[in-house]
Amino acid sequence: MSKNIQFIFNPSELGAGTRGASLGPEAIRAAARTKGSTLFSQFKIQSVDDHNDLLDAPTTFPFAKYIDGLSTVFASLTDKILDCISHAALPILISGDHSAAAGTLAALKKAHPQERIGVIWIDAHADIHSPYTTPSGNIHGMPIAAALGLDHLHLAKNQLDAQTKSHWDALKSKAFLPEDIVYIGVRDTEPEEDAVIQELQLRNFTVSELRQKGLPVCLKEISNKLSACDLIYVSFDVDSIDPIETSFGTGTPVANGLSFSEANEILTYFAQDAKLCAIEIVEVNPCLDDEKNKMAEHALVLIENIIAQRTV
Ligand SMILES: [Mn+2]
Repeated sequence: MSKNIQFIFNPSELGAGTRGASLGPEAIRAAARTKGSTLFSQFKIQSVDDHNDLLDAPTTFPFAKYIDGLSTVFASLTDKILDCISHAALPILISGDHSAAAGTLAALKKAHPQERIGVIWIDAHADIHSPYTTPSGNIHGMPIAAALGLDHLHLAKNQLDAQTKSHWDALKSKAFLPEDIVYIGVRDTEPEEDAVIQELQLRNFTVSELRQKGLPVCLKEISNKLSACDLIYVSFDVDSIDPIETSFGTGTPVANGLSFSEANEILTYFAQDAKLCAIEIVEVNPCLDDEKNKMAEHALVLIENIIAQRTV
């Protein structure tokens, strides 16, 4: 019997600082074709309308670059997620840059207004800046602040104009509570992010903690921490893995990451969780891959193994 899964391809790369993440979903599909895998013929694929044409001209929003396109992308993304959920299917999102997750979380909350959503964020970065604190203006560093509905005004370094503020406010949701997120593998943060993480007491399982305590113990601890949540969303940034193990085919690679096998163990563990409501894989950038299509090939294996663990 076929499993009730749908793919959602979201090729937006409006939030990235380097170009090419929009090609990530198709690079993974190309990796499947090269390998002779029929994975992408087995499940419905929905494609989100991107607005990457905006990238052909300079942005007028230095502290939230190309934010004017994201509400369009998120509206399309919301439609696809709601369609998927109306068929009781598990959405597997393959997205360009990580800003997509702000839209995914807002859509999941819209679909499940009464449920408490837990978030597992596997990433080299904390992605919790706001336009007020960002040093780069790239929105892929801001999805968690958007989905928590936070500005971090007490840490503000940037003065926002009225238009930026209005676009940012429109992206904000209160999709989940700060106590319901767990980071895995975060190792490259800025001082404002450290301050927010400390204030909100966000839990990060570092690579060394995972190795010291052992993955099974940590995974159980994460499940326990999120036991009050009704649903679990897993957001997987491929830069969580050590680039030596995959390749440098991602926008912001950081050394000393998870091994590929650790990433695989984490993802296949949560793939079996009955509370899993969506899983998202982001930031594969074939334009930056110095080893042909290696990052996409690795992402494909992770997706295959996630699906292999699903029984429904
Ligand atoms: Mn990220």
